[in-house]
Amino acid sequence: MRVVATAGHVDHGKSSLVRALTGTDPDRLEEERRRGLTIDLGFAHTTLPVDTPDTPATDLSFVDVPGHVRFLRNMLAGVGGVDACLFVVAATEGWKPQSEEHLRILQLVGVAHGIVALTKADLVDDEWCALQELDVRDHLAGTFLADAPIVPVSATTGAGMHHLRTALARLARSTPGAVDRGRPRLWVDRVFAAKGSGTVVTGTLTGGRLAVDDLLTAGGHDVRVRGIQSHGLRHEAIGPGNRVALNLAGVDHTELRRGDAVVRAEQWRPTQRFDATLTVLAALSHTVSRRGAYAAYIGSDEVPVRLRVLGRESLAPGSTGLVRLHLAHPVAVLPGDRFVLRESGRDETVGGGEVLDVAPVLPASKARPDRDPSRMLAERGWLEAAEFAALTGEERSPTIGRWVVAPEALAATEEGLRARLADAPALGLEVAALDERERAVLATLPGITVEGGRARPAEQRDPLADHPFLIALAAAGAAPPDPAGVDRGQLREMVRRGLAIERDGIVFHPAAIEAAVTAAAALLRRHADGFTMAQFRDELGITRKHALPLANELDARGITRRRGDLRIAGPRLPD
Ligand SMILES: Nc1nc2c(ncn2[C@@H]2O[C@H](COP(=O)(O)OP(=O)(O)OP(=O)(O)O)[C@@H](O)[C@H]2O)c(=O)[nH]1
Ligand SMILES: [Mg+2]
Repeated sequence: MRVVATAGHVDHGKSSLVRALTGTDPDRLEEERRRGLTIDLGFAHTTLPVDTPDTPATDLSFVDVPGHVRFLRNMLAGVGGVDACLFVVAATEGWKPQSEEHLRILQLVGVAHGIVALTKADLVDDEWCALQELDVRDHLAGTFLADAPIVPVSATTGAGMHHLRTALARLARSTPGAVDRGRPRLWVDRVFAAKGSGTVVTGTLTGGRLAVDDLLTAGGHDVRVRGIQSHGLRHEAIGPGNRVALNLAGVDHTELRRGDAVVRAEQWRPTQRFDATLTVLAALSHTVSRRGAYAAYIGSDEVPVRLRVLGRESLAPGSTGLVRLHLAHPVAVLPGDRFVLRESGRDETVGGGEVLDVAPVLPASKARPDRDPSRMLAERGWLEAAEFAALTGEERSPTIGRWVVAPEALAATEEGLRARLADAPALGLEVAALDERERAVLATLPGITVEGGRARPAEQRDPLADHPFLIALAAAGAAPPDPAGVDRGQLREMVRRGLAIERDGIVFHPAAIEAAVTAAAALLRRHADGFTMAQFRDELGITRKHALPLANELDARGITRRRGDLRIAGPRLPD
């Protein structure tokens, strides 16, 4: 399937051609039929005949646009996301202002394929027709249609229609299909309530597939895809490059409008500010600066914008520069998306460009955006991989943890960590004091030992191994030395590792506790009703100063229990 938009001056025969090609009148509004004028977008499709047995039949969808300048915004809404164009010039009138403007717009939105129909050929003689063809060719010079076939046709007599069909079939075959990037976006061009099924939106699907039951967001509302149709046929799922009607649950049709994007919420970061290139039309009679009221046309959306030229004051006609746009409402865009800029006051197309950065971080005075994701990352340093994808449209596997990290930012974090490690006390740097990113980097640093929640260079000896206080503690039995003078951090770490036990401000060696347990068990064998503190003290041969905390430790461990002045057997007394 290829989606083709018509284009061309008012009354040049676009809709007549679409009807002749498809059998469907794209002018569906009563007013359009009455006035013989297209006002809003029309849609039709056909399967082109096979011209040789080995070429596949080609499905074509048409988006028929109005040619009248007053409905230009509808034309702009129709050309976003199409694959190619059917450019129409009437042989009777030749090249006209909207021929020119439509061609510029197609060029600006990045349409790169198309053919030209020289319509109403039945109303002119061959010589005039040939002259018009030459004139049209001149106007197409330097554009994507420069080498496109120009086919004289008459929708009225059918003359030339066979050639036009053949040219369209070739166009369809030479036009690359929409790319599936796993990032579907449907710019809504129509919203209505269908009897019995509720809200329906239509649009040209690009970027990825959609399936029934997909959970999406549409104009900021959470929705579920209840049904999918394309040209009247139901689908369980449908790929990009198709005209699609979605039946949506979860939203009323009055809550949606043309210009809303239907997308997966997690894949996009709708923005009210983006940096972009702007190419100013050469035919414009004035420079473009921040003065003026502008509207940007993106996808099927029209959004009022304020504009700031980056790096200079204004852009001259025919030049390309950088701009920052401030949007009146959020729009789901990605770098690479095209837009058309019109000046609302003068009602003229100013130019258009390509989105470069959907969430600029540098102030306008410093920003020099480009499309390179690495530049974008460098300005931010750290980005979660999902965020990176939503901002750039490109997947990158995380550099570290769940982040994609700019090389300079990573180096800076590593350097900072090494400095902190170097400054840390002998026990090491407390890992809990680091933030999540630093912890992730720490885990990748070579030659670092993490022990007991502290990180230190692996070559640095464990300061607790052969620590003099631990040696003294081991030698002291149940009457340990005072820990005054021992580093508090090291002492805490000894206790944390179980190398020492602290009770009531006294620090014991684990062997001292073992000795106390043995003493208590022995006493209880002799005094089944319990023993006194004095007996305990004497049994261990120590003073009350150490006996009391040891007894408390045994109570805490359930070895003994206190009853009045006595200690009796606890639930954990060994046999
Ligand atoms: N004789 C003749 N008349 C044509 C031909 N194509 C279109 N017309 C007539 O030209 C008039 C305009 O045709 P449309 O198809 O509505 O033109 P359009 O380009 O769609 O116009 P807008 O959508 O309003 O821009 C109609 O009266 C058509 O009948 C043709 O090939 N030969
Ligand atoms: Mg029309």
